[in-house]
Amino acid sequence: MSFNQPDSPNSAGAKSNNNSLELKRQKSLVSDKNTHLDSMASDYLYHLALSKEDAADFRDVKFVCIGGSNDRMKKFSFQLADTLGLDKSEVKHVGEHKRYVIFKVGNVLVASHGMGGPSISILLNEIAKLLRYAEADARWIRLGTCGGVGLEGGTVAISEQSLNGALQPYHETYVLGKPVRREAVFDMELCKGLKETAQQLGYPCEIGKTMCCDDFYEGQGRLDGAICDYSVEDKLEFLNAAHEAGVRNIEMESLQFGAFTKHVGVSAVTICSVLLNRLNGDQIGSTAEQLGEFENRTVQTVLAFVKNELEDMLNLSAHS
Ligand code: R2B
Ligand code: URA
Repeated sequence: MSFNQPDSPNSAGAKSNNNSLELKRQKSLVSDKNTHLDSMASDYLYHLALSKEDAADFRDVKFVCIGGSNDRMKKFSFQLADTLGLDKSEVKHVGEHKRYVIFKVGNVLVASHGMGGPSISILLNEIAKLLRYAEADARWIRLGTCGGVGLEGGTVAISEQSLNGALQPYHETYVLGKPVRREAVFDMELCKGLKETAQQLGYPCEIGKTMCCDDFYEGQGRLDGAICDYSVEDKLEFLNAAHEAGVRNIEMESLQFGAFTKHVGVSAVTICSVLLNRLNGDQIGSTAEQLGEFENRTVQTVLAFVKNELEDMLNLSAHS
């Protein structure tokens, strides 16, 4: 497969690349959860417009970084190239950008996943198959935004586990008409590593549970949706119960992400920028500049963490 080069939203200087990474930690490979795949002569990853034959190009992927918005993840790709000392021509446009955008930046696969569980689930399936065919050993990071539960805007919130909108510790979906429940627990080493990085950068950061909802308004107990059948007191009673259960933030994809990555056996983490403290209100009223700064904290944390980890891997391989 040939990669196309996208337009750069901002410029990065000319730098060099090094792809010879050898890993000295527990591997994070996509395990075999579907034996039918072995008997398929070909496999077209419809939403990415990639096929099994493209997988060889992804064997060196060490991190998968995904986030909701197309623009944010495109910008992240160029920021990543800059951080890793790569020329912007090293930001490779992968597949067709119809539903999602995907870039390969050195040893990192970057993609957008849209909003909500169904959207991220399709992307996760197709990236997992791609990396399984590639036998790539990669850790997966979701970057996002969230509401805080007792955390103020600007805090970096890292999920150790995701609960559903009823505060139950599993994702439930229907398979052949029957409910299937899967736990969504994240890799504590990744949680701790990212927290340390955020704190080194001077950002307030907390590790906690995340409530993942299928909806931004009623599901998250907002009073400002088009529909609301509950009182302020009901809302606060629920959010306080969530806090009591260890929930520190609310978003919309970590449950599917955590359940999927745990089931296929890869290390993963969700890290989000808190946009507001939901115990104090519902409207996201900060200025665009403030929100940009809040979102940037998660981005800078992931950039610094990925850079350090890739450098460590290179050092290890140089000394082995
Ligand atoms: C956080 O922000 C989005 C909703 O505004 C959703 O994708 C999420 O998880
Ligand atoms: N994303 C959410 O899902 N909820 C919020 O309150 C903020 C961002």
